[in-house]
Amino acid sequence: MKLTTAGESHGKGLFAILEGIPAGLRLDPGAIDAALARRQSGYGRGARQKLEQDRAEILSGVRDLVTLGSPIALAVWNRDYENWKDCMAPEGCDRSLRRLTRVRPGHADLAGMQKFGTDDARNILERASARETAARVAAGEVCRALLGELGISVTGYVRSVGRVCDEESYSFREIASSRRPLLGMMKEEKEREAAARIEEAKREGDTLGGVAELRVWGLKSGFGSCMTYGEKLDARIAAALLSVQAVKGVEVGLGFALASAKGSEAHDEIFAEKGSYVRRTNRAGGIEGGMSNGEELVLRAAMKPIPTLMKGLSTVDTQSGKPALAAAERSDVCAVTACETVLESVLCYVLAEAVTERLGGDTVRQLKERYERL
Ligand code: EPS
Repeated sequence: MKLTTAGESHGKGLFAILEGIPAGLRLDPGAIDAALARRQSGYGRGARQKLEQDRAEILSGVRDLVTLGSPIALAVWNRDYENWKDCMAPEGCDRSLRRLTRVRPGHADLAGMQKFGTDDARNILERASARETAARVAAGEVCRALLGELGISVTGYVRSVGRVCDEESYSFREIASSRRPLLGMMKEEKEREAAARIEEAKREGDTLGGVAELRVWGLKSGFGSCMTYGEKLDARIAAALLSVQAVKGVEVGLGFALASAKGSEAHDEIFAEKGSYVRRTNRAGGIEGGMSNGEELVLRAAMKPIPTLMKGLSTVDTQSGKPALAAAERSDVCAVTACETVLESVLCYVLAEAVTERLGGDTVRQLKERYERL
């Protein structure tokens, strides 16, 4: 499988081309749009989300809502483009407008300007913006539909916002059915506390990050491989999750906590029960030796606070060379809820890729038969 995205945050739109989805998969545009809406949601999102109402337009690879086996092209159009075409139109525009030179620490601005040889961070930030993830969600939801045919489900929740953390463990079913609407956390009181912290950060012109936990149910054993490092499922998942804007850390299973546990507290002992192997714990998070072991996948990703702070961090204006406060027009105070949705979609893509790579199949029916035979 292959996924390419294109598009700038204030350009005409965000686009995805997804190759390798077998023929015969029925798509539900409503489900794709619901995920796009969830990507825009969450207490603490900025003004841009009031402007946009993201929807995916399917441009190719699908006929009468069923995939053809050809590349699937998806578009999420930017409403805001109308307000930006004077400085963004590919056909010609005024590049002296909306220049950004008070580069934001933590954003791609400065490193990107130096790398791509430009004196305007606009050329960099338009692509580096997390708005790109709208395209990845649209494509990821196609992958989710494919996984659904095999009985594989992906869910997740927001475990922490800033220092407000929910330490409890939840089952897949609990997460899938009782995630709260405000922030995607599991407990109302935690959401209230987190919302208060977001309000506080907003008043201070600051931003907050957090942690999302993801789960996968129904993935059989043997996906990924111990034979070459590039095929290791945990490595591929970690790379994909880290590719989501602002994600700085990934844990598989107990993750960092395993480093301080004894071996006897760290591994999942194996028992024989009714002719099959069972575990009574899942500290490995469903992956051993780079392969799925048939247990639920348990993953966590840490998102840093968004680097556009309304109060502005100390920086240098690259035009004057003088000290300045970093640029800020509008920003999200907290986008962890959106990030959680994006992470789910990205995970769906990696899993669909691992499944189709191992089992092949020109049609969904073939793929399903092969998966069932495992
Ligand atoms: C985003 C849209 C952007 C930001 C955010 C992600 O809107 P605008 O820049 O027009 O206000 O809200 O982008 C960033 C966090 C970033 O660092 O660039 C979206 O739709 O997700």
